[in-house]
Amino acid sequence: MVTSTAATVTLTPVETPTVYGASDRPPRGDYSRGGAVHLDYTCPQDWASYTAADHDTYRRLYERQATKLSGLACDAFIAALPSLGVSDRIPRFEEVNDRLYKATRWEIVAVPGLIPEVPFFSLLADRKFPVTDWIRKPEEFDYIVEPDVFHDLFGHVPMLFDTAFADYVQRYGEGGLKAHSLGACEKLARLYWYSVEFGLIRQPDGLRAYGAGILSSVGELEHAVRGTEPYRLPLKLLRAMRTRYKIDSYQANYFVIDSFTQLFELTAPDFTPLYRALTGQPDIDAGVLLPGESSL
Ligand code: HBI
Ligand code: FE
Repeated sequence: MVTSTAATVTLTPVETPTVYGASDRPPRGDYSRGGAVHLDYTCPQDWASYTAADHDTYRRLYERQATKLSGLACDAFIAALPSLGVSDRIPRFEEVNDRLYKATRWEIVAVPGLIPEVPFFSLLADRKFPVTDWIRKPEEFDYIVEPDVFHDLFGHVPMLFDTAFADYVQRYGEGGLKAHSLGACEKLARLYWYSVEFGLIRQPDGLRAYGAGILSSVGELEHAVRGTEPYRLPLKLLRAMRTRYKIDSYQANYFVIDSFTQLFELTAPDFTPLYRALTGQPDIDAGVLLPGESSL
């Protein structure tokens, strides 16, 4: 079980970035593509290169996951999922963009895989969501550590149709560029992890998932929303930014919000004083409750 470490992912172009939580294995994607990868790490979605097996993997992943959402995925996700368009093959990103841009002025851009922090934050700040354009192999059907097109497209993109959430992600990107200048990326990466990737929301009819890592995982949906093992705490910035996470197992704790507006408003203040406060406080291992804390 790997806890979050600042791993370096060596990429062909030049930069050897720190991508928190990435495994130490070399990245899967082809970051050269014969020069087709731009300086911001975006590249054309090489849709013609998908094989029948690739499309079939996407179709089977989508079919299996879509049947699991009721009572577990949040309303905003379920309402927006049809906006991805076709589900029997990997969608063309420009077709998704036709609908996404009209909804929240976001667009998705293809990338060869995990990209360095600064390009990542810059794209988010520009309302561009990086979507890995390759898909897992059939033998990786049940689990893959690195995000592939199913994780990014199915897991992340429907949530970008929600205005408040979409504004939060853009503000997160702007905050990330500032965190980079302050050397606070690892702390801020935890906020991303415990919201955009593994966040839970309390709806009137109960807890639901809005994090892409949960929504794109067949097993973690049940574990995160209904499981008795994980702790669930109200999302508080300092607590989340002190909490380590695991990259290749179900989460041992989750953080819960009451609304996407609340999430957006959390990021209103300048985080600099928070980073200063964090320097004096030790990290907290995942799955640990502090004295006085109780799981929701
Ligand atoms: N790159 N393509 C891609 N997708 C991510 O989710 C991603 C990334 N690079 C960095 C990263 N996430 C996290 O370390 C951020 O919290 C910075
Ligand atoms: Fe993700």
